[in-house]
Amino acid sequence: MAGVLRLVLGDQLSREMSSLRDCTKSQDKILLAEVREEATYVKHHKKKIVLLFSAMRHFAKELSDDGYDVIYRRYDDDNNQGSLLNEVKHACSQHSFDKVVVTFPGEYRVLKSMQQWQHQLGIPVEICDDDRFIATLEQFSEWAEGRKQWRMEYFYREMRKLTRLLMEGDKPIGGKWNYDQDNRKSLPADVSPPKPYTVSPDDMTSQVIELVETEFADHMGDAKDFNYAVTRDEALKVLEQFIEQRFNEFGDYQDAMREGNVWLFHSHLSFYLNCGLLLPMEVMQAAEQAYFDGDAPLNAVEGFIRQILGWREYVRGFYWHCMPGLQQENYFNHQRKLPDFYWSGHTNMNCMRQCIGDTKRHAYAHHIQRLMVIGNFSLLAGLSVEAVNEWYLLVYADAFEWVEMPNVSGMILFADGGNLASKPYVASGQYINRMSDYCKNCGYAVSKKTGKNACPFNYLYWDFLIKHRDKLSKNHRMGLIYKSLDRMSQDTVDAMQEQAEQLLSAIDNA
Ligand code: FAD
Ligand code: DLZ
Ligand code: SF4
Repeated sequence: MAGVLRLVLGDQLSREMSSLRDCTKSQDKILLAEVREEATYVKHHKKKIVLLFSAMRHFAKELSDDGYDVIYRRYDDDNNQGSLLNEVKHACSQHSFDKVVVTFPGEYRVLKSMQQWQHQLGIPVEICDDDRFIATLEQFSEWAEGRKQWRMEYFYREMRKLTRLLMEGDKPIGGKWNYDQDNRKSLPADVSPPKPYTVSPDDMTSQVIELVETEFADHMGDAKDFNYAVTRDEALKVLEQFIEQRFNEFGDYQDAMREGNVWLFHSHLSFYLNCGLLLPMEVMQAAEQAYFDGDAPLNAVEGFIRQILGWREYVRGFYWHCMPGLQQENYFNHQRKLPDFYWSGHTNMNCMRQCIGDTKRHAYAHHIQRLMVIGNFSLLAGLSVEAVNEWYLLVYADAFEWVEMPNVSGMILFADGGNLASKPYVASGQYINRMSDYCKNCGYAVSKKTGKNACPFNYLYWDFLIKHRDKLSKNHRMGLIYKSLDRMSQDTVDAMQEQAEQLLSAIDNA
């Protein structure tokens, strides 16, 4: 018996990984590799690379300290092989293995490559299910295939029944499946969210920060002030602090935005859920326990569990069910290049300046910033589906294609024509004004639809609805909006369209 080579990817940093199950310490080897191919196929934000490389190094050290035989390839090793396949080939040339075992990856691109490895390596390659997720891919497909519409809400109810989370017999606790109506409050000026949990970089993280500043100098952001968790113990503290300090208000202010505060009452757990330091089930169980202990109200607990058991599971099933076709979808045939301010953050629209600024600083923005500000603008301005997907994949430290693409192509761009969302998530400046304090510090007037300092979200919104009337007016959820449009004077409509055209031409000609 020659043993097994167990490859662990940068977003699979969990002891519970299916690829590590039945590992024989005396025979098998575990491989983790920092490689150019994964670090540069898009120009990931510097903080994202620090997070993953440092978490990989810490995880590898924990495994070695526990007696596992670990091969760890650093990015700056002289004989770094540059890709996962070449690292596996190299390991196979140095040692004899019966087979390679790896857990199902989070991207179609990587899966397609892995499916060729057996042929390229000449030994069996076993790709195990990623059972950190609650629903299997088959469960999602079975659920989806029987229906015309794939609404997350119905999938979520199935997941509640399956896991028995927040259930009383066969009924949802509290009598309702969903408390979203209670979760749309704006944030009063006198409410101060607590500071987020931060970790001072240890020597290992400091070395990675230096490496990233040198090797990825032209990637977005700054690595120097990195202060995220990089071990499971630290990530558990982030969870503990969320439950103690923020969970109570999470539901109420889930959709709120405030200038200068990106963290608010959100959990900041997506970094750790997605790279494996935390498991979704343990996080949801901790949330449910907080409800039973009286530490958080039902609207917060149900809302939080719905994000993970509903949305997170749903988008993963959706991605694999719809790939590779999802990648090509472009319902409105939008092709516009990204404006420069997506990279610089320099724009007079304060909401965009704040949300892109937060993203650049932290490799993080919360859901409503991603959806109703940057996402909203991306759709209203007709930006290229491919370019917007690439942007979202590289700027956020929690971004992997399985979760990024459904949110971008499905949720914000409606590129799939409505398989994921029942109508486009578009809104005028009024929504942003209601949910944030951004408009107070903006040179544009949110109350104005036309004229010199009219809010661009206003005229772009109506221009978008006019342009795509043939595709959208039959949608029964859009009927009232088109009725409002029809009540506007032709002069207003003309003026809005002209202003929209000027702004869009300025992007094209920049
Ligand atoms: P919280 O608000 O505290 O929510 C708790 C958890 O719920 C999150 O950690 C996350 O795991 C899960 N969750 C919430 N909403 C979603 C969702 N729509 N899809 C999947 N999981 C969800 N999330 C990512 O993890 N990676 C991405 O690349 C990503 N890209 C996005 C792109 C767009 C355009 C949009 C609109 C949303 C995207 N999201 C993505 C979803 C969501 O914005 C983030 O999960 C969330 O902001 C992470 O911050 P948090 O941990 O503080 O979340
Ligand atoms: C995102 C990322 C980066 C930046 N670097 C690595 C790496 O060097 N080695 C690795 O194993 N994984 C990395 N990853 C995560 C992979 O891109 C991820 O596993 C695939 O996209 C599949 O989800
Ligand atoms: Fe954004 Fe318009 Fe408000 Fe300015 S006025 S912050 S552009 S919504």
